[in-house]
Amino acid sequence: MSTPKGFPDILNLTELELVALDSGVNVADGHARHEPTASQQKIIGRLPELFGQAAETPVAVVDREAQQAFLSSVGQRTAITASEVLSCYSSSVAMEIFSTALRTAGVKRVALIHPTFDNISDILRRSGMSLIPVSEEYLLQEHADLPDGAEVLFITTPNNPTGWILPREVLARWARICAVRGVILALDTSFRGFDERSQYDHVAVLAEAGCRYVIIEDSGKLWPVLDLKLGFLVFAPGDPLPLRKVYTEILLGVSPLILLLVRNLAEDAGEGGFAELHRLVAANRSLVRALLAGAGLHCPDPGSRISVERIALPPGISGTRMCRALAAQGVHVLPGRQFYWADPQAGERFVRVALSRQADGLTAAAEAIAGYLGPRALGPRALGH
Ligand code: EGV
Repeated sequence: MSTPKGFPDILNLTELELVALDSGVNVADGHARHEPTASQQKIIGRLPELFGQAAETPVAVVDREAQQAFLSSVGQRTAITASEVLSCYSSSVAMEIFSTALRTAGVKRVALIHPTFDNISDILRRSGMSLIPVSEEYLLQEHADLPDGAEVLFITTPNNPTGWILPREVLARWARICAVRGVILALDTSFRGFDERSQYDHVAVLAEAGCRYVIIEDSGKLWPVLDLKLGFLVFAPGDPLPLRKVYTEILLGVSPLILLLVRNLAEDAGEGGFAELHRLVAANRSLVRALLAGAGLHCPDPGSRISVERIALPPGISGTRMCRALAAQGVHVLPGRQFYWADPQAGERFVRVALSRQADGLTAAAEAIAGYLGPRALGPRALGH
């Protein structure tokens, strides 16, 4: 796709997130950058001890226990007993392995949720896939069918940036369709730790329908531990995709220290850590919404509980231009455009703010957005009409 007129140098979202690192107010990336809780701080304080424990224990045991702890903390019981699980350094590494396995198997057409974080479409396209957009609304339609020729249906749930969730009965419906057609149902569930409504037992539903599935799990958005994190590739034993083969071309395994850290954080999450995380995100969401509502702006995803928030801009305002202007003032938010991988123009009406932050950064970001929009953001009443 060529760069559209008026927007030279459209960077991908991660390039924009990189610019935001360590500069001014960073509410760009979705990584966890809030203060650790007291019990997380305790786990961090035990890192030298965990190092020793990791060195002494057989790695297969540490790996399995981390997978079990993580999967059970997000409700994925059947995955523990019925799926094969491969631990990766991040969900994007898992995604890259999945995409390469698809290419190796000769898969060419992927139906992909739209909008969603741009590295998913970028990774699939780099593997030579042609992509067919499917909207969240379409996925929920009772009589919706798979797009012609689709060999994979890929859904991010909860979706990034909208927080939209694939309900259990809708997953069951798509799983039955995929089973009949021999289509692989792929899920990216990186944000599910934030929302209990997405923590029903997905593999139980998929196995019941008998479809092929690949799930990408992620600890990376949840805990503020300097990007020490894991992604997990979850799939049915015996699936013909060469996932294990591609995995071993890239990794022997992940660090047992990170495995132990994730296990401890997952256990803490189950013992109240998630409740605390949900309270933090909810409080930050309320703060941002209140500040923006005061400026006449609204958030189009009222039901979202994930750690990012989409903001709708008034007519005539370009998110790309606004993000550039704010970045020049040292305030970094993400434009909506790149999330709309099949229809970039449709994303111009939005920006995204990360909520896994301290309140002062969020306040500064919301004020900068309101300031940029000026009296326009205040609506007709403020203009005296
Ligand atoms: C988000 C960063 C990668 C990604 C951020 C993200 N980009 N991995 N290329 O982790 O929502 O900000 O998913």
